[in-house]
Amino acid sequence: MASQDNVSRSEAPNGSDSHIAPTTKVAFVTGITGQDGSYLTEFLLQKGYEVHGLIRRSSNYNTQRINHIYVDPHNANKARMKLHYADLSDASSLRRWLDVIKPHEVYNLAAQSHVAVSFEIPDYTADVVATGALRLLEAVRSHMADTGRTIKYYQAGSSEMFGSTPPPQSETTPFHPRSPYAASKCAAHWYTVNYREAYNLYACNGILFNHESPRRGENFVTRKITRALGRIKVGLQTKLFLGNIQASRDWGFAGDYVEAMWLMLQQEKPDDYVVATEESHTVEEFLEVSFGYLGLNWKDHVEIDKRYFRPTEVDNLKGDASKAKEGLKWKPKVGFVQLVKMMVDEDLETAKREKVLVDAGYIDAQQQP
Ligand code: NDP
Ligand code: GDR
Repeated sequence: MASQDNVSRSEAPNGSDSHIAPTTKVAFVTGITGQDGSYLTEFLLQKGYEVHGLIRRSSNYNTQRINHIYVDPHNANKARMKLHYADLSDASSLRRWLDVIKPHEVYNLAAQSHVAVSFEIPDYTADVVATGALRLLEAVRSHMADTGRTIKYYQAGSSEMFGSTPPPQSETTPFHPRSPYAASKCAAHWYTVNYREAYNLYACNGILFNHESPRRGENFVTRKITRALGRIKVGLQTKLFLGNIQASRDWGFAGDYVEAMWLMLQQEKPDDYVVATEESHTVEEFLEVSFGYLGLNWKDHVEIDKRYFRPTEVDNLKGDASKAKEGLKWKPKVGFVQLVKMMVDEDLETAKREKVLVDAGYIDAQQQP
């Protein structure tokens, strides 16, 4: 386990670490404990990077998605991923870690990333998603000005910025955000463009359409479905409550999308790119494919609950990723059906393990370990 005891602010992770080869590239990743942070870190480690991730303090361990790649920092020769406490709401922590780590690339993935929750906590969402990005950009700018160093910056933009503008959506499609989250991502997008233009910063916006995986947070619709489906299949639950199942999304695989983030920072010039599969499916289609895969009929299990409807909805997202395909030579490898099956397979295994614990009396069926 990536023990928080081992996340020490007193250690100097870069300059003082003699094991880092002078040519090793150093990446600084916010949101490393999230879905994308975990895939990006695996990807960068494979490329030979040293990866420094910012984690925020929580009362429970929040490193489940990166435990499998964590090496105790006392094992200095092998530990190429290092974790540091910071928060996008704390500007001083961002600047301090930039000065210590001296990264070549910064990936800003941290966010309060749930659209529906952003209606409940709009002020906090704006503080982290919009102002948080500005704090990090300013920390990068001032670090570069003070040290003469160069840093490349990636901003995690979102197809939610297009909101109610009809598909297909490309880099030139106007934004019409439909939630506090989406409006905050628009602000972060324009802060990034402004820092590029004002300070000549190598800064890119990746406008990524929905991307999923077995590591997706359990309250996003795809994972909510596959998690419930596994439990229904093994008899741990019978019903699944959902909101608007007519919404349509361009769903790709997170593992494919982190490569596009990295590619954006390897170009001659910084730019903004849409990353998408160019295919769109409704939530209902996701239900059809996933339940059908396990020989079940979703209509026997799904109930619509108004609680999950949003004050304003984004009806239809479908990206036009031509620029990324041509400019970055990027294309998605995992298609819709393969993605659904991958998630169902993993969550069926998880449910089977839960069932063993339930049958042995260690947990009750309502409780998820
Ligand atoms: P997740 O919700 O899985 O991860 C979010 C990460 O941000 C977590 O590591 C979380 O930490 C961290 N975080 C949240 N608040 C703060 C804060 N105040 N300070 C520091 N860290 C914080 O998101 P994804 O991995 O799915 O997405 C990554 C980024 O890409 C996000 O910015 C998201 O908005 C954006 N995006 C995602 C898309 C998708 O389909 N997945 C599509 C387009 C954009 P903790 O683990 O402690 O909660
Ligand atoms: P989204 O993802 O809002 O597109 O944001 P989410 O999976 O939450 O919703 C997708 C669509 O499904 C509908 N829906 C439900 N959604 C949830 N979460 N729970 C339900 O029960 C439910 N029922 C129906 C939603 O209304 C919506 O239309 C994700 C996040 O990762 C963002 O951070 C990212 O920027 C965008 O994708 C691109």
